[in-house]
Amino acid sequence: MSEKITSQMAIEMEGRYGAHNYHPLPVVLSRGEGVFLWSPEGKRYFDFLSAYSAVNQGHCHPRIIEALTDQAKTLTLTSRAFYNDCLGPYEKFVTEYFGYDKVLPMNTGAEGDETAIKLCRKWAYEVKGIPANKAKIVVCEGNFHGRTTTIISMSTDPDARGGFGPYTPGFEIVPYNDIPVLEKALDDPNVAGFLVEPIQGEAGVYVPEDGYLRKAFDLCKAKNILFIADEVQTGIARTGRLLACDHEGVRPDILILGKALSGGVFPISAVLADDPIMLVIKPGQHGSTFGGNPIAAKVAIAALTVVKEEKLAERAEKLGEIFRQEMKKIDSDMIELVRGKGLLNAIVVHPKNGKEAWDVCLKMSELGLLAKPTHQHIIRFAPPLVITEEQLMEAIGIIKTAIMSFN
Ligand code: IF1
Repeated sequence: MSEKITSQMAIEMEGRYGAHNYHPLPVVLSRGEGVFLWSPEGKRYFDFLSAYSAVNQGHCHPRIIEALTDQAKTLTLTSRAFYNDCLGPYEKFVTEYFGYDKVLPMNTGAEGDETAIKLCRKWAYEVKGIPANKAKIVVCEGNFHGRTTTIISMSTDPDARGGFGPYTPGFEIVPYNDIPVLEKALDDPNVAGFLVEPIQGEAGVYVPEDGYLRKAFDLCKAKNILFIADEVQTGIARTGRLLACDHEGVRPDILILGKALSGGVFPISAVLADDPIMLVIKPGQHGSTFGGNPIAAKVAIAALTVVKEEKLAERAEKLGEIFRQEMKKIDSDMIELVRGKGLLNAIVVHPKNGKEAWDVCLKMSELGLLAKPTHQHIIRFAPPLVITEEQLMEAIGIIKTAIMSFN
């Protein structure tokens, strides 16, 4: 029988043997089910981070776990050197589910963004006719698209970018939610694509003004520029629609998915596009060992089926409204602002008596709810979309108690 790992032991072992590339809250988790997580000592928490929107379907969803375990006992990985009997059916399922000709299966969100960048550049040279190595992709200040060296080359976050040069060229940065500046940037004939998060998650759930995505999309169409939506965090029902772009009826030329594509049980990402774009990549020009593996194929089908059958987008829409209304009722000058869409929300915390967002998160964890600050003064709230209204109200009570404890 292996030794039971206590919270203290887990923290010490991570500190001693693990890279220090994170600063977690002092909370250790050992079991998850639905909206709840438990520590090794049995303390129960509401999960209001959902692993940054990867666990939209709730922890250890039975349908998804069954797909995972059944396939894991049958065939786990073939590589793409050969065909298998899971990938084709998944590719048919996911392209029909989102309405695209083709999918390129990868593993992490960053790989999805890297794939989209390569697709866009190759399309620029072979279809749009931009001179070799001159393609530019416009991105937004405050973006977060992953941690690879090319992706952080377009980051404006000193922590994400600093110290990792030299940087990949070919990116132009414009302010988010600013159509006039974007329009000017898109006038450059060497611009091949506009890569954007429909809502900037890491920037603090920055929701652009209504119509921003539609106007940006129309500008791209008018100038033969690819509109590339990074829906890794905002997709899969999180914001109250299947995709955040659906709020404005925008159909991206390249759609990037990840995280909840697997319900949080496996690294799965996907890039979807129509043939004129997708087919610029020929055999041997892109891929990955695990991309589109049999387990990922079966898990993604189950995860997406759950989203539809349990009407998770509708739930996110309805419960998100309730959440924002309740947050706005909290009588505390620590809450500067409440913003979000669906069940992707955040509050901006005004420091009080030397206490700030981190202290609120510590207090919430003591009271049984987990959330984490982003950019010092913003707390993101993103519970699994399977949360019931009753559970949501109980969780809101915890948030209120924590905030009022600093009054
Ligand atoms: C970390 C942030 C969130 C993403 C979007 C691509 C990716 C992400 C819109 C890359 C990943 C994760 C990464 C994780 C924390 C978390 C995060 F704080 F980093 F920025 F959610 F906001 N596009 N976001 O949000 O996907 O390669 O991670 O699968 O790196 O700390 P990935």
